[in-house]
Amino acid sequence: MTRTSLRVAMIGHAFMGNAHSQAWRTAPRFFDLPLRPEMAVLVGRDADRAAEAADRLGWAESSADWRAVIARDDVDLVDICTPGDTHAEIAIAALRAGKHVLCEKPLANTVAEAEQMTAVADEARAHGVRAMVGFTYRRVPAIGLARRLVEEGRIGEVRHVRAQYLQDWIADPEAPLSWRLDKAKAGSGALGDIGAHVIDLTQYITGDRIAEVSGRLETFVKERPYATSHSGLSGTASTERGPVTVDDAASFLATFGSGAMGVFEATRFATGRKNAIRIEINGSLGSLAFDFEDMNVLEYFDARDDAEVNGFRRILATEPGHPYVAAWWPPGHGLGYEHGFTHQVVDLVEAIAAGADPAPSFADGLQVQRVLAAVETSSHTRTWQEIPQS
Ligand code: 4PW
Repeated sequence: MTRTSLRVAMIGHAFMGNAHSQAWRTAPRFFDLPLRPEMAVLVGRDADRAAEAADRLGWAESSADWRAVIARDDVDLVDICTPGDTHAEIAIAALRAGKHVLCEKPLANTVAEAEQMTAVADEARAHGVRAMVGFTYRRVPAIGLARRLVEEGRIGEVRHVRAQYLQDWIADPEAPLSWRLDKAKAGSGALGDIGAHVIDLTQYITGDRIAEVSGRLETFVKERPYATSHSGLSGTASTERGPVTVDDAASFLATFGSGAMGVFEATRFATGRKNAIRIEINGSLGSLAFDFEDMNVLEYFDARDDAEVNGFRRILATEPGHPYVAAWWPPGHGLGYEHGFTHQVVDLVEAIAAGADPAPSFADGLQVQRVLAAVETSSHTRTWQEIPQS
């Protein structure tokens, strides 16, 4: 069967650019997609580095001019893998040029930007143009299974949501200042970079929304060496030092719309924890527990089981009936970090082909942005903050 192609331009080729590139390469090879993604153009600020990255990552062409690329008739979709300070400008320009958009999380650096992006995405939808925000951990099979079990009523009424995102890559005070520690570039620190994921994940799994928060932010190390180079989550340090302008850690209490109580924590100072996304949900009939450091497993407790034999059961989420798994390996042959990005591409391409809205939408990204802003305001004012529900 001949499929119509979907020509993709990606902007940015660092950590997320690498992850998204493997997803565009892999998705059509493992999944039967209704459109054929073509890795058309890779854009980076420096022409030589963009050309080298395009060659290494499998893009047909490269460019140092994102505006010119967005204006091209032979580009259908723009994938934004840049720091948050450029999301709004690029996404709005791309949507107005009639391109579908996939934008890395958090959607923007401020609520105002996210509102504008969502308004433009709403206008674009009327012309068949789709926009999605990249909360990729939704696409981990064990997370999809958790949502399914909640939807099926297996844990009953949700009462407690406990969520942590724990990393330790800046616990060393000499770790250099990457863009992720610069408020102008990243919007916030642990709160937006990783806390945003657990906000999205808990809302996704429970099908509920956070209604109010009471939060606290902390910056433990206020000055660090500037980075002479940075890649992924590590870099080399200069002898000059500069200020850290974001939070190192965030914690907050939340009340969900249903009345469920939430406790959230996001930190880059949890020594020994590398990418521990831990979620536990307690309901009236049972509980679920997940830890990304053991990402193929979902723990499930059914309170109706005979007391003598009950306990948390370890479900290996690698059965063909589990979300996305059928396209991959036999049971027990687990998946990894990169597969979430592949599944994100699959869902996006399928939605575009079906003329449907992909999820999470820009409106979903805006709602997370409102929670982030409310946590920040709460920390500064030491008050509970309600989240506008529109
Ligand atoms: O998932 C996380 C991201 O959203 C990654 O582990 C690192 O932290 C990179 O950006 C954030």
